[in-house]
Amino acid sequence: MEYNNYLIYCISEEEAGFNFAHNLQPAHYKPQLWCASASRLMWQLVESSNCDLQDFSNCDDTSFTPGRSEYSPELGLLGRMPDPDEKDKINVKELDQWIEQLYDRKHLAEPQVKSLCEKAKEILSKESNVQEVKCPVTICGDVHGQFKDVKELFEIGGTCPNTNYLFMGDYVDRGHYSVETVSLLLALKVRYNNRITILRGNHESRQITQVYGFYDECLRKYSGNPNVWKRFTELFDFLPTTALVDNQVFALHGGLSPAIDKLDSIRYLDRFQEVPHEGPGCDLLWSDPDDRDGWGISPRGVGYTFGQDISETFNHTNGLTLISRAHQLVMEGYNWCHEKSVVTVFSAPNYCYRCGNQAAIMELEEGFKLNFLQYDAAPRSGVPTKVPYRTPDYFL
Ligand SMILES: [Mn+2]
Repeated sequence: MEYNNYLIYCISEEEAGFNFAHNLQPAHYKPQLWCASASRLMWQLVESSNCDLQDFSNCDDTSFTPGRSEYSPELGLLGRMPDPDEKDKINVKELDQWIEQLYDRKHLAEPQVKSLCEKAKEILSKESNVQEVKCPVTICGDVHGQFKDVKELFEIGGTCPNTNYLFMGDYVDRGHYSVETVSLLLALKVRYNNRITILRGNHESRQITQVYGFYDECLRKYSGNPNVWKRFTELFDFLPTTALVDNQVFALHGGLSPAIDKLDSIRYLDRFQEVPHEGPGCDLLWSDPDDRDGWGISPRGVGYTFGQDISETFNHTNGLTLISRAHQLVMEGYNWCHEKSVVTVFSAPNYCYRCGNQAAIMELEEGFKLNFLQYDAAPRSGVPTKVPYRTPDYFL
């Protein structure tokens, strides 16, 4: 076994170092092994953000086994690097063709889904449970397979990679085009890794998709064969749980958990599994804010409700300005609560093709200027779309 295609991802108690190690850009990769004590490497990475990784190549400790996301208590998470041959196989031309095809709402063939999911897994396995994101970024809520509305979203918000996106989950179920929707988002992720972040929603799960439509849609579109559904749901285990925009805005699908008071507790969760039925990994995807203070029993039967006191304490403890979440239908597409410590963003207009709600996306510009872009359902009979209107909002 040759070691020269692996890179060490260090996990340290030091948050800054942890995040930096997870944000190494592919351009910095060099096909050789860096070994050092985790703390030394971490120190040097933190020391210089423009570090040349070759600086760390003069060490000789090869006493570990590389592999996908193996965890070594001494060295941290070992992420597998694509070897040069494998890298060449990521064919940009082919990906662009898939993206174009998907924009036309034509789903990929099964072997293409297989290859797309494998590439996406490789990328997502390296992302943190609290994935770092930078401004400017446009934050989106549930889209639920409403493909025409997703196209509308990109027309209003700008196409990826011209606009950076952060999607907060629930890509599948309910709408009629979950396959095309999730395929497009994954293809964009593989093509423009650093321009789009896709988090996991409570619908990105084996159990929920069997009840709310995605499983049936996969069977219908792939001649009764459940393999495509299996590939997608396996991939869902790799989606990051939460994101942190410029250390200020904490984004996730559902809400807070009584088991978590610090972001670090999220960083150490094992997310590479089906959404659990209870516990923090479940709550983050299922909980909702509530008018009543404290923790409450959720009417959904899963997760919790949390009050303004909980949100404010969480934001204060973690130095945050805002919790951005999705998961609930809000008639204007976005909704402030807890005296602006929490915002809900919902990006499926006329949800389930009958709720009559508007959708919104939230632009977060440098300097924490917020713009909400609201839009109605995409026309389904060739009627021109209304011009979106901007609602400027500010905080900080
Ligand atoms: Mn949801």
